[in-house]
Amino acid sequence: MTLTARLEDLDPIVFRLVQRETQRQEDGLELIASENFTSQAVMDAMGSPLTNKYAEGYPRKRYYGGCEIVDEIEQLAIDRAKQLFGADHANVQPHAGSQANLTAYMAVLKPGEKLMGMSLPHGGHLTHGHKVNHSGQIFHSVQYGVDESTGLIDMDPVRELALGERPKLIIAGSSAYPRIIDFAAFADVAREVDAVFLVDMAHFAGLVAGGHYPNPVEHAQIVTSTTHKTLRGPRGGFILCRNEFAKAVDKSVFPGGQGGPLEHVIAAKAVAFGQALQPAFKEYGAQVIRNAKKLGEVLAQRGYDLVSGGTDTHLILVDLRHKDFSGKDAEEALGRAGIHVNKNTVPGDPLSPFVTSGLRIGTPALTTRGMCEEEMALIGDFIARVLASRDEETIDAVATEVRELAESFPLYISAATT
Ligand code: DSN
Repeated sequence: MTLTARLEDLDPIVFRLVQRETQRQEDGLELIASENFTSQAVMDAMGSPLTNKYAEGYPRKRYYGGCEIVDEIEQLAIDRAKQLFGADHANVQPHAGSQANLTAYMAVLKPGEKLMGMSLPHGGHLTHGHKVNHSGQIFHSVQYGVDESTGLIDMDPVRELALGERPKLIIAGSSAYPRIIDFAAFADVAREVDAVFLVDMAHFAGLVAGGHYPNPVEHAQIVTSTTHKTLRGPRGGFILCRNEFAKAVDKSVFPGGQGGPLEHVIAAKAVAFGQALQPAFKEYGAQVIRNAKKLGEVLAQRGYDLVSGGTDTHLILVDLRHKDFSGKDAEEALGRAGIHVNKNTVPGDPLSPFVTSGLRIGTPALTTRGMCEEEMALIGDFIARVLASRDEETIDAVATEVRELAESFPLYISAATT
């Protein structure tokens, strides 16, 4: 085996697939709310020989030799995460958001103890106690939702549920909630029932970093996150917590839940945290929100209902219950035009999660690409035209316009050659 052969020469099949996916990202309009385009610098760190190193343990307390340099890297990621969010303690080892959540829960709960999270069909997340997920199987899970008439979290029923169920852990956070969550109110409820309060900020971490969303670190004892959504880093997770939980969280991540940390990804996390500390990232977050608001306004003008009537964040949730097509139909038709969104349940959805009556649309990725309100107006029009007919002719016509728009906002390939 030749160690230095490039992918192109060593494995042209995989190389070609990577190229095709890169081209797909380049040619389309990426509006999946949880996706983003990370920087070449982040990818350089991820694709480095750091992937070769075993480093079970933590900086200066490892179970392997030769960790001096990865110690510096991991410490840098920890320090930058703490600085970015003003946290006492950071663990940057969770491989992804789901691992961050489960290990954080295990730090404060024993199997069978009770947690309370927002239900998935109401905009929560699978790992917040859904019955098909370990979080709903290992622990006794009770779930709150939104008020179906407003699409908003009403804190009165949340408090009543907490008082009746006395969970040991209360989770706030969402994957399809377009509004700002009142962390202070959740913290009050948690205090009242003597529960630990945890916020999963995976979706909006980049908005928190930019100062456009309340910082959950000020209210929650533990905060979990991913690094690849609005935060625009590598695919991964991390946990922030108050000093009193630091030991328990670290023990739960390793050796409790994971083995060797992915130091190449941790280096990429350090790069991403460093980028998010720059003033430009604040402007990026502001534009993400302006773009989501604009897209929501255009779709509302074209007759689409938005859950909660709009957005304060990076995403909108379109309610298709009054239309004659499902979220699945809409996702497929838009996908054929090169517009990538995902079907999503809406609160009170009569359809299954495989079909759904909603569409979740987010602006982090296209904002990274440099698009602003003007482009959102065009994209809102593309979406409305495709959904109005869903016929081949319209889809082909919109696909051509999508491609032209995408071409004028170069991504990796075209950016490298222009
Ligand atoms: N799958 C992510 C999302 O799309 O929101 C959450 O894990």
